Amino acid sequence: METKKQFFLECYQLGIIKFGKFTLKSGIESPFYVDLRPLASDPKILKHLANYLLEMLPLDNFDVICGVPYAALPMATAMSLESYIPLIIKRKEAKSYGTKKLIEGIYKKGQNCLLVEDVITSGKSLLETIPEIENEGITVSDIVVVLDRQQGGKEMLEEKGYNVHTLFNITEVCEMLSEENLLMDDEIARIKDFLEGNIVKFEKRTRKSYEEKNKETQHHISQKLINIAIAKKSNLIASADVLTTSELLSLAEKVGPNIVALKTHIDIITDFDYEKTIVPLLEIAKRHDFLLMEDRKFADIGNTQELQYSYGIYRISSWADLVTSQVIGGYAAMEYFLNSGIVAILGMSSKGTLTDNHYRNEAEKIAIEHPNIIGGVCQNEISDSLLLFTPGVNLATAGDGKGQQYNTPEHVFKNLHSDFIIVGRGIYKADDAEKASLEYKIAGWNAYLASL
Ligand code: S5P
Repeated sequence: METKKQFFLECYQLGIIKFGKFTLKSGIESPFYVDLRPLASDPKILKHLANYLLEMLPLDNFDVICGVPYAALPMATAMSLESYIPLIIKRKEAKSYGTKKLIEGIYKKGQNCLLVEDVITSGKSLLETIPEIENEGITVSDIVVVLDRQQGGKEMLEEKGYNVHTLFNITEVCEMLSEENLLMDDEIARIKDFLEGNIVKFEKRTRKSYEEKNKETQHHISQKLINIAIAKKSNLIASADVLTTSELLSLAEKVGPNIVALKTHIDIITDFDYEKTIVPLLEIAKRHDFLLMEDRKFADIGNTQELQYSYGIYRISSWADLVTSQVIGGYAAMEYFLNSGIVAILGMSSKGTLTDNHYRNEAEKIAIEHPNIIGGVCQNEISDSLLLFTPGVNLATAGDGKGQQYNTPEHVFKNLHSDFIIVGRGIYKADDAEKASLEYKIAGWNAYLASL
């Protein structure tokens, strides 16, 4: 059974709430914008929503259900189908001909109506709708609302004697999104300010372009990577989490023209052979102009890491332009990756990760100070003196059922100011990896341009 939070996160993936600066109907500038209409386009979600709403209500009290037009109409319909409580339809405006009725459907005077609304703000539109129903001799005792923006509407209607049931409110929404690293602390503070009735200051957070980052970085690998990004109009790193040399080389060949780097987990290649795996891979990388990033996630003392980096069958230092490393061993442990740019693991994308705020901050300090570290892997915004690599990007799905949590390119470039997206299954599991890599390349580049 999914929890209410899981359900909300599924709804969130449909784009029902956006954060930024929005001018509302009233002229007020709001730090968030809610539009629940997309929920009606996902039948499974709409059905679940109807049941969540029905669960909160004393159903025996209602003879009819009515939705406030338009957004709540499909919700009210779904609730009627799930509960067998008959639906009546309220028009926005009375017909100018025929019956001139405002309420359509079958009802009798004296019946009690459950009113359904998608979002409640000040409660003004509900206050206009209720008399139009009551004028037909129907009573309205209860109102059920999907999302309460917490701007006084619920309390005002309760004072007037209506029972108002809400499924989510904006404070809960902020908490759920913050727990999932989908909302930053400064945005939450701004929303809190807004709800307290204060004028909200929208300071412009700007991001650095590739050109700006290129000028500031000292590391030759960062420069190389950024130059490829600019030349190819791509910020895509394909993650080649495949198990054989032939799959690895075939994927590299297909996605090569569209990527800035190919990320490997070289220790999962079952038939690894330096001559047959690495030598041809280097040739493909050179021909298609991309870098090799070994996602080894080193996590030991400096001496051991130095050995793991250069020896054993993989000899990573001889071919990887970039390597990922945990910074759990501290600053000094980062000294020994001399041939590659280090990408530090600052925050992970998996559910329940231990990389909390404190850890991320301490890890980021090391990353900023260390000359060998060119950037970080993180699901949050990091210092713009580093390159930000964001895995957990997928255009089609929100998770993998194994704890991976996905974001869209728009979110990672606009909100996190990412520089590079890392995409694994979205590409190598696609029927046509070449086509998928082109789609991610275009989506990533457009999202980058839009974030400037
Ligand atoms: O926090 C992280 C860090 C990394 S490097 N979350 C991740 O998913 N990764 C890696 O990115 C992971 O090891 C995998 O290789 C890739 C994501 O693959 P996907 O199939 O979920 O897109």
